Amino acid sequence: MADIGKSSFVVVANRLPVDRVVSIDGSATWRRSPGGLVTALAPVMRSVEGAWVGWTGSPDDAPDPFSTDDMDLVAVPLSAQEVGEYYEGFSNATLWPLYHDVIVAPEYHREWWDAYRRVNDRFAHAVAGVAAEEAVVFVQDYQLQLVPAILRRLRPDLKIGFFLHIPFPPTELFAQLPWRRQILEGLLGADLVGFQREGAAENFASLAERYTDATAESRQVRTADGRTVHVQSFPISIDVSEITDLVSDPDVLARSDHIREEVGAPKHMLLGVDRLDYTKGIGHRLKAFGELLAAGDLTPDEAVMVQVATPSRERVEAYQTLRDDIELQVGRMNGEYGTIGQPAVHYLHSSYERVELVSLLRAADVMVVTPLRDGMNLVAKEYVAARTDLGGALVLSEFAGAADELGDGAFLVNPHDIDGLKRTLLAAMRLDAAEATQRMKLLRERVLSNDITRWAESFLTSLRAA
Ligand code: ADQ
Repeated sequence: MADIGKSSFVVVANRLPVDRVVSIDGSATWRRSPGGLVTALAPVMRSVEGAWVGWTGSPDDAPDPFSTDDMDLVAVPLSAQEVGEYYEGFSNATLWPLYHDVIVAPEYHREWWDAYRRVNDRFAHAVAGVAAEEAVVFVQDYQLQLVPAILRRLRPDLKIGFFLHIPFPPTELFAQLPWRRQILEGLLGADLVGFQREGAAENFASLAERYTDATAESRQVRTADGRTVHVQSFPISIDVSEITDLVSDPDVLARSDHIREEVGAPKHMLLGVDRLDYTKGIGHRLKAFGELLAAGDLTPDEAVMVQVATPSRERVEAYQTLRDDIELQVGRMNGEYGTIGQPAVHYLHSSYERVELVSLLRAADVMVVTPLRDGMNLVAKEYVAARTDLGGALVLSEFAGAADELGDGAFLVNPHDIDGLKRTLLAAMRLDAAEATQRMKLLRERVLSNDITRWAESFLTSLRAA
């Protein structure tokens, strides 16, 4: 067991930023999982001996605290039943659909709520145990919305920040939640509550005023016990340099060319990369593409769609139904419009190494990002970062947080409007080279000027000042 001391900076998230790797001889080690958040916070972690509190991803797994990559890692155990009720249940079948416009009906079960409360309490106690006097604590996302208030009761000396990675819904939707007051009060335990978009920050401030004893004045909420909670938007971003480095590697560019050949060297390669989630609008984009093929506006040798659908939340029923629906749709399209050796849609239900993912991004002429609701959407920004050649075009849903920053250079669409989506896909494919370059320049200015490091600095600076 590593001797871990108290930390003056603690990150708390549902998952630890590591995956267990078991080698052939059965011995286990930990490997840092890919992800912008851990990359952005790593320098802070290193400079102050930070700690990260989270779940390992396996039920009933409770390794002793350990250190890796200059971080102390503190595992919070979850039983198999808690994984079902707190994680798959309340987090992903109640809060996730409620916060994403009720695309799928949220389920309200009292036993899920009980598990959510119990697990949030456990996370807060774990943080209280490792945080040094007056430490800064950074709480992540919708699985842990009760942690700020529990932690404040346990440790009033701490500076507590919370960031929500997903949308925060308007009153009309949030009001459904039987535990709406408790969630709002949980978040109000923080000194700073951050959101992806301005609209989410506004929703939170007005809901806090409506359903708790707090009063809101622009971006400051005064709680009944006289504290001030700052509410602000901090649009998250990506590790631009990671992608820039990858695309400067000739092997990546060669792989990218090879991918285009493998899909039949079409005039236009359209690409979607999403977790297989009902919020991502995968069916809508396939429908639009299918109708273009059906009407003869496009032929399969002229345009090919590659859809990467990352396996996700496979034990949650709505995700199983979605997978069946999408795979049926892809099968029908290929049956109808494909020929031997030339399917209309290349569908890949798999996770990829970063280098392969970036090669795919670089190969695509049109990146199609059409979520029905999305906190930010990092894939849109990753595509822009990969296009150091100023090529390609981005079709982007106005319901993705990224639309606030990328609206000028992208082709914005309402994914529910299938005719509009069809017109936009054609416009993006038929864009002349000069305008394409101009648009990509604009997009790159936006992405390069706000990368993940800047995001983290900006949040932590506001938190220290709060
Ligand atoms: P997600 O819903 O997971 O994130 P997104 O922002 O697009 O959505 O991030 C997905 C990440 O996974 C990207 O970095 C992407 O490259 C990677 N990825 C996707 N498919 C992959 C595959 N097959 N193999 C390997 N990697 C893959 C949530 C919110 C978003 C918000 C982020 C960050 O839903 O709205 O932008 O958190 O706050």
